[in-house]
Amino acid sequence: MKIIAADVIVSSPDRNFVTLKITTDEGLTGLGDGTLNGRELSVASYLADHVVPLLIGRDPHRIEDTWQFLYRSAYWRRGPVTMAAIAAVDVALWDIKAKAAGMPLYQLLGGASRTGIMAYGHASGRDLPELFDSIRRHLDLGYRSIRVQTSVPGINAVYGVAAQPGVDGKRYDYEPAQRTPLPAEEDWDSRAYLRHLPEVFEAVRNEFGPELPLLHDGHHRMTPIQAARLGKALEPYDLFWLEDCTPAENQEALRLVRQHTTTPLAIGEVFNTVWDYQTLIREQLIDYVRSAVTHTGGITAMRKLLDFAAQYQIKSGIHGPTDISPVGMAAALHLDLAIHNFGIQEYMQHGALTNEVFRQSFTFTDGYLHPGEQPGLGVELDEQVAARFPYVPAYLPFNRLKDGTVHDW
Ligand code: EZ4
Ligand code: CO
Repeated sequence: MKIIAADVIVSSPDRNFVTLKITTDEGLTGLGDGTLNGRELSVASYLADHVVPLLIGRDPHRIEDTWQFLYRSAYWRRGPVTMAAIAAVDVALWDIKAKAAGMPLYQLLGGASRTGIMAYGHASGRDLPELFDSIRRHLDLGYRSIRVQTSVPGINAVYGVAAQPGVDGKRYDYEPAQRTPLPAEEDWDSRAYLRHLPEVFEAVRNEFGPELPLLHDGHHRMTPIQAARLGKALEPYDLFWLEDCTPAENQEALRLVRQHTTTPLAIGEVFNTVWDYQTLIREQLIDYVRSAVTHTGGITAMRKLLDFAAQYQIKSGIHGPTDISPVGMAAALHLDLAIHNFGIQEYMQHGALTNEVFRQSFTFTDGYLHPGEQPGLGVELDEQVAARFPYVPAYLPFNRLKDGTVHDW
């Protein structure tokens, strides 16, 4: 079998997505997700200008060889744009291989290790009544694990708080990228946040009881000693995890956090290779790996990363916000079902237009996801519908402190 075409399709139904479609001489096609929030066109160019010409004529079955070739022949290694592009190729090739085998992808990864994939949803509120309402709504949707994000007195706009209900009256989960030509400015105050958050978790525990798994995302805003303090303060509320407590490109910082708290830690949604985790995993400084299949080199690289983590009883918590397209979500679900050290899967749910562009066979039943039994990934792209929604500039916000200093967002 030979690759005869590779097309990069950029579309913006509810948000921007970069999709790679690889076509073979036998008529099989495979899809990969190369979406990188706020930098979509860079990945599209990397693929179209520099990767597609390398793919034409290659044997699509040689996935490992293609991965190594794309990684090493570029000379310039790693980085979010490169690794998102490699991931798109890798996932599209796995889709083709599984279709050629007539099996859902998880079968090629060793078969199912569980019957369903526990997912968590994003609840949020500007105050406690709104937050409780959001948690109840997520429980009604079937979620059995809930991420809790809240506004903070004195801060105008905080990451993770759904602004308002959608036009259809339903609450749409928080989508951080805004369709504006420039990134929006938000504000931040770590001391106000550290004072407020434990009270919110106390109230949520009092309202919803001890059993419900609760998660929280610190979104890279704290120093190590602040993160240590927060982890300690949240211990009575038994979090499933505290995510991205510090900007973890400084892996050593987690030693300090770890010395002070038993709150489980999850890190890695902005990482793109196993090298970003070397110290974190080897020294058991985290409990969950947050990488996205789409940002960390695809199924091939994620499998190796998660096998490395498994040696240290570290589990998966694969990134699944709306900026992972249904193609990227499906790839994550096949991996989740197959690996032994599965932890939990983030699942924000896409909007109606996205679901029109990407026809999906994965299911969400009673809080559990399943990738379905279609050969391959189980996702089809409707290119005609996609063409109705051209790229729209959209950016993640950024933070400034009260004195005007730029802060991590
Ligand atoms: O802010 O995916 O845990 N989930 C997150 C996400 C990220 C966005 C950035 O593109 O932190 O909501
Ligand atoms: Co996060």
